[in-house]
Amino acid sequence: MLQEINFDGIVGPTHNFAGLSLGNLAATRNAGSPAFPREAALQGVAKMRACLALGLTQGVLLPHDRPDGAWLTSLGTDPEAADAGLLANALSASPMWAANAATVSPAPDTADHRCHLTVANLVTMPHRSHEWPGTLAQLRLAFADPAAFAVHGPVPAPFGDEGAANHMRLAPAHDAPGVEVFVYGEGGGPFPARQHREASAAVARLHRLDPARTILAQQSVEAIAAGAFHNDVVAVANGPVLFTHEQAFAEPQGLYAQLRARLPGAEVVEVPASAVSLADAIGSYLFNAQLVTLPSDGGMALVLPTEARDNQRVWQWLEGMVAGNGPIRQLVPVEVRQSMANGGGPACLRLRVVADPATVDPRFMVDAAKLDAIGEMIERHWPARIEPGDLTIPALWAEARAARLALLELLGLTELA
Ligand code: SUG
Repeated sequence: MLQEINFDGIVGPTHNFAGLSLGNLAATRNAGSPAFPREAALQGVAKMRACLALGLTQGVLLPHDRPDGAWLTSLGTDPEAADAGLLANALSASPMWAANAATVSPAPDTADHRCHLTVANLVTMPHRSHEWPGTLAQLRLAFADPAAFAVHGPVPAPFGDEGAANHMRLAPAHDAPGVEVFVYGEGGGPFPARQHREASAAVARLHRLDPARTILAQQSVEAIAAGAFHNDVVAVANGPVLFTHEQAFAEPQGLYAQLRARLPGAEVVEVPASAVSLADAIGSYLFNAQLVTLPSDGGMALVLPTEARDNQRVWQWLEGMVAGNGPIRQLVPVEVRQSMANGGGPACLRLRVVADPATVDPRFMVDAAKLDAIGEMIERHWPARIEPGDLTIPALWAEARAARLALLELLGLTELA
């Protein structure tokens, strides 16, 4: 049976704050701070436990080999010789943000009735531009069943593609045909627009989507300038519901009208700027939430960062919303502060795939017992603390490699080593 599976990126052992993402205000603010990889990874595991407790289906994606020696070789250097800047780019644990791993079009939307996945090229940021080969290797294993899945390589540069973080799907139900919304940015502002229109259009074509049920929508210039480097920082969709900030899109009314025309029953929950400013939205990440349908009663819950609860204006608005008659009925705060400090909330940490779990390689699926084992392994092997100066120490690279290998062995995925 088709259902939504959330694949969370396990936070890798080199998690650190190198300030690599221009336009990502949290990452810039925390550049140079000490990082706590073990705590970060355990926070991610606890978030997955919370989702399992809601009755949701959970999978994982794995950290990549760091430092990325193949990437440094292609640049004519290696970890020992690379300058500190390049080395930080080669060491990033950024694959944890699985929402940027790929764009996913579920089978009911595609012409050949297979679920299509296109790995994101992430070309805008150097530290993310070398993720795709490691991600593609995992996607080809996890979604190897050719009757159920089509896995595509990256859209070529220079067309920047950041994956599901700029893609939303609205549908009456997960297993019914839906409308797919591709959100792109236009350059010219103070920060880069990471998702290019050409890349979005290419992915829609590669996935063989019905043009009548495909929408290309522009991100608002103000949102990018305020720090919404991905659209999923200011909007999230689930089922027939779009939960969005008033200033997320360049032409919001046009988008809502298109949605309603193509999906009767579409419901827009718009948060006005007068109640929650863009700055509050980006500071609290209330939209970087997992908007999920609960199997128990079909109602919707918002799995959101505790930072949203810490902001009084935001929390007040949310409490008013769930007390009302709208589709979102429950707030589930989760603590992912280490990821948040690099600009990655609960929604950044997961890739949604609508599929029959029986068609997915079981090594990528988790239950509570497997999460316990992963948690114990993280306790044993992940570094407790990384200071910026530690990044050049070869012993840290060896520790990170050994930690990742222990995880691959635990999951029976050593072919990824
Ligand atoms: O690409 N942060 C990530 C955060 C990604 C969030 N994902 C979504 N919104 N879906 C980024 O900016 C910071 C790494 C550093 O600076 O060390 C970083 O890459």
